Parts: sequence; C-alpha cells; structure tokens
Amino acid sequence: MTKESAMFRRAIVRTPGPDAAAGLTTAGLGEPDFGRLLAQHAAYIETLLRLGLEVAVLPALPGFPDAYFIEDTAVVLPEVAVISRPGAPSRRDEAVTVKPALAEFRTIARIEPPGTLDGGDVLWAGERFFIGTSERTNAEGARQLGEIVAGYGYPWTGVPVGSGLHLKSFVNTLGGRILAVASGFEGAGAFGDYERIVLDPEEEYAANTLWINGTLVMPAGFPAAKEKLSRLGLPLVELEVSEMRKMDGGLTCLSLRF
Ligand code: CIR
Repeated sequence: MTKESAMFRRAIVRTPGPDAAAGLTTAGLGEPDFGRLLAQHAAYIETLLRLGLEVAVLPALPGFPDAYFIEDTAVVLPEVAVISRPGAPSRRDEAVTVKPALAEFRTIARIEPPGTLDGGDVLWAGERFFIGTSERTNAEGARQLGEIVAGYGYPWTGVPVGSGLHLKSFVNTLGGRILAVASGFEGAGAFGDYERIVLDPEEEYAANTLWINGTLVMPAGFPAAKEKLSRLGLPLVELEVSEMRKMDGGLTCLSLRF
C-alpha cells in the first residue's frame, strides 16, 4: 500500500525578531520593514487558523535572524520528526530549538554531520519525497533523510537544485501529484509522472505556493500564476509576503505543518 501526503492538523511557526534584516539574503530587494514583517507574519498565522490548523507560535530567537523561516529546521512525517542540520553555519543551531515543540507529537530523529539539510529542500508530494541537493543540503544530508523516509515506506528521489536557494523555491505540491513548477524545473526528470503547472519566468516566485488541506495559499501580486492555479478550482488565498521575500523567504518557509 502506498502512503500519500496527508492532511495537516497542526503548524509550528516562530515570530520574527527585530534583527530580521541581519538574516541571509541574495534578493537585493532592500531591508525588510520590521513592522510590516510582523503584520504579514500575523496575517499568515491568522490564515492557518482560519484553515483549521492548531498553531503553536514559538518566540523570536535572539541571535538567529533567519529563525522564523522555521521550515528549514525539521521535516515532519506522520511517524517521526527529523531535526535537520541547516546548511548555513549561521542557522545551524536553530534546529535544536524546535525539538521540544516537535517531541510533544513525534519521536525524534536527526540529520548527523557531515550531512546538511534544510527543510526547504524537502517536498512531500503524492506518495513520494523529493529531496533537493542545493547550496544548503548536501548529498549526505539527502541520503540520510532518504534512508529515514524509506524506512517508513516512502520512496524518495534526489533533485539537484542548481542555482537558487531551495527545491521549494521552485517546486511545490498543489495537492498530491499536481505541482506548481518554475520554468527551469519544467523538464526535471524527477517529476516525470507528476502533473506540472509551469509558471512564467517573471512569476516563478509564486511557485512557492502553500497547499493547506485543499486550499492554495499563494503570494499576492502574481496575476498570471493566480489565473493558472485558479483553473484547479480550489479555494485560493493570496497573502502579502513582500518583507519575507526580501530575505529570500516565502510562504512555505514560515511553518512546519503536520
Ligand atoms: C536563508 O537564506 O536561509 C533565509 N534568509 C531564507 C530561508 C527560506 N527558507 C525556505 O525557503 N524554506
């Protein structure tokens, strides 16, 4: 029997700290406005609550300006939570801080050195895990996670990300085996038997759309992508994430969902 990606009951998020502008970024879009960042984060939490999730909000983590991109710190399966080992040295110690919140709900496994892995490189879609190798996730980290998910009966496929941050910066599930993909990933063999909705190059940021139990939460301001995704006939919510985008982040990065 194959196990399909499941509905979510809970999410864990972390409040951005006042040092958010000191985080890692390549976006070149300027510094985030802290007030606006908090407001956008609050609207995100509000949306998850409205979609029926129980949301645990962890406090800002001083000294870790990227810590509210909490997705990178763990990978949560129905059977186990895997504490990651983030590839950026400045983010490495974030991962241990989510353990208590996850240990309430799951047994804990972890990625061990020399493996590195960011949760943003891990996509669970349909029956399969796709694990990106990127500037953050190395082959050893991908192998360790692959071994763990395979141990619970999930097949996995490695996907080289090339330039760009994470796999989920470019590819996300819109429900099961339907994917939103940036045009650079259109032909990626790993996704061969999945249905792909390819976004225009100038709107590829919208590939970071978040599926929550049949609702699509997408970044605001991408009309062509919105038109394409709306053809699926699913409820669609647009959220403003301009301040997270300035720090190379987006909708999926802001929560652990399980
Ligand atoms: C970083 O570079 O690590 C953060 N500024 C952004 C992380 C975004 N996370 C994600 O896409 N999962």
